[in-house]
Amino acid sequence: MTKIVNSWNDFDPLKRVIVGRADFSVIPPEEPATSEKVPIDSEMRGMWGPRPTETVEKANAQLDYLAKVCEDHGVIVDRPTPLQWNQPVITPDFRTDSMMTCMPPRDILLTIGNEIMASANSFRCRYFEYLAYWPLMKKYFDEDPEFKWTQAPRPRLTNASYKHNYYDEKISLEERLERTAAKDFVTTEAEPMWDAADVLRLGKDLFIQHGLTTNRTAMEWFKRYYPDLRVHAVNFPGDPYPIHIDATFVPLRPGLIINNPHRHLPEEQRKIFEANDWQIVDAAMPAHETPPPLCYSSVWLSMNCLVLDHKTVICEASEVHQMEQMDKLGMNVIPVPFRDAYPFGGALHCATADVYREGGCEDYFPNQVEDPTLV
Ligand code: DAV
Repeated sequence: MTKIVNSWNDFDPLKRVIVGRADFSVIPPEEPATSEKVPIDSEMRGMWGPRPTETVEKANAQLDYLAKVCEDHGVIVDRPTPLQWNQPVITPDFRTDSMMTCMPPRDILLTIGNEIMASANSFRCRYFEYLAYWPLMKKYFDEDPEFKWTQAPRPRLTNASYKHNYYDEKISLEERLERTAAKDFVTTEAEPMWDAADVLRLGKDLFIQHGLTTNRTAMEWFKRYYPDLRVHAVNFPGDPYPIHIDATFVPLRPGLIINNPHRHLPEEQRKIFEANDWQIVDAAMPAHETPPPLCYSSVWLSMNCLVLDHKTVICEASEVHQMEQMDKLGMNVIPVPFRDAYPFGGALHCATADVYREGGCEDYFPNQVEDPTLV
């Protein structure tokens, strides 16, 4: 019996992975969820359409090189089948004029044990992104008799799913930070909405970031769907645009997490880590002052690394401070140039989705403290 799908965390030895592709990528038009996400001063505001071909080619070259590096380390690499992302998305509830990309599979696919679930993204432009992964899911389904192929409840994404006038051109950065610290986000609780990259898997415990892309209703849904796992809501004041946990709170091996120093995990939420002897270390500063042009993400993609096993990590090749810190923390670093791929959906962790890591569902947090955030 072939076992193809198995992964419970981000650090056990990686044996099989999906690496995204940048073909046909589009900057999507504004919509209720994304207009909240594009920083006011970003050159991307009001801009949409296919990304320039030469940037797609450069991104693909870096994605292909990442795939090769993984293969050189004994990892089987699968690739998605890109769609023509410039097509509109039309459902009975909404219409938006284009899709986006399949560069970051981490946003769409959540692997928990022998199950891969396609997420319930809050962006309308991402409604059909999962289709790029369906040929792979069918292949795993045919070859691995234990593989569970799942789709989370599809959100309707009507106007009721978003707060209106949430975004106000005049709002200052301080006001935005106050809002996010108060967990006041653009998404409502009308239905479960979540991006897979907001879910940090640590064996029996799931730490899920409440932010612009994932709501509390999603956490309640997770709790009922995975009754054997423990679901913790986490949030990180200090991030004006909290989307995805993987440039904020990144585990390197059992017992060790790096945390974005501008986005600390609040004191009461740290307790469960302290009670189980986990160390939370401030991540090194990024090597760059700005992200590359037309990039959705912040400079903190510096910490968005891909861990190959408890001692080996792939980092972006120009992130000298992050690489130095990894070295000090006892990790062997494999540098991979990736900045040309950033604008398409993020860094090394974003661009990959786990298929197989060797290891089982460990209980890393046997001491469950009185946890105010336990959903
Ligand atoms: O810091 O912009 C990027 C995360 C992408 N998955 C940030 C978060």
